[in-house]
Amino acid sequence: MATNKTLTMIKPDAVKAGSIGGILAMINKAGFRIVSMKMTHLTTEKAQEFYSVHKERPFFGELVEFMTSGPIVAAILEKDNAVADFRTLIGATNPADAAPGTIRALYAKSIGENAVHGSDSDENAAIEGAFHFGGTEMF
Ligand code: FUP
Repeated sequence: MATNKTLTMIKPDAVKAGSIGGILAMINKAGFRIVSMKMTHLTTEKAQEFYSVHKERPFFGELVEFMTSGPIVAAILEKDNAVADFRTLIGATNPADAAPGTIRALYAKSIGENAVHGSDSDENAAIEGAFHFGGTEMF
């Protein structure tokens, strides 16, 4: 059964650009409720763990370097059909392919520095939510 939660990260490029507020406004306007949220700075070990599925990919080193280059905002979002609807809201991984009006079309610079993360399945949403938040941090 589909769950109604997903995990997002506002990535270091968007935090540095001052886009936290603009991105959160789009998330709220699209009907997502923020269940948990924090600003944090990933260590190399934590970034490697979060993206371990990509560890054999040629971009892995750059991805970890980028994700540890500054603070991020992590949040659990709730809405019916959260995973799929949030991926529609953020747009394609490469902002050049992202649909107009999506978060990545508006805020992302490149395929590597692409402003936001969104879980790609209900299973990963649960894993990624637990990666960032403990039991008393979900509301
Ligand atoms: P997405 O699910 O849209 O975040 O995309 P992926 O899981 O395929 O990729 C995770 C992250 O790896 C992207 F957000 C950015 C980085 N990446 C690259 O840097 N180059 C690539 O060719 C693909 C992904």
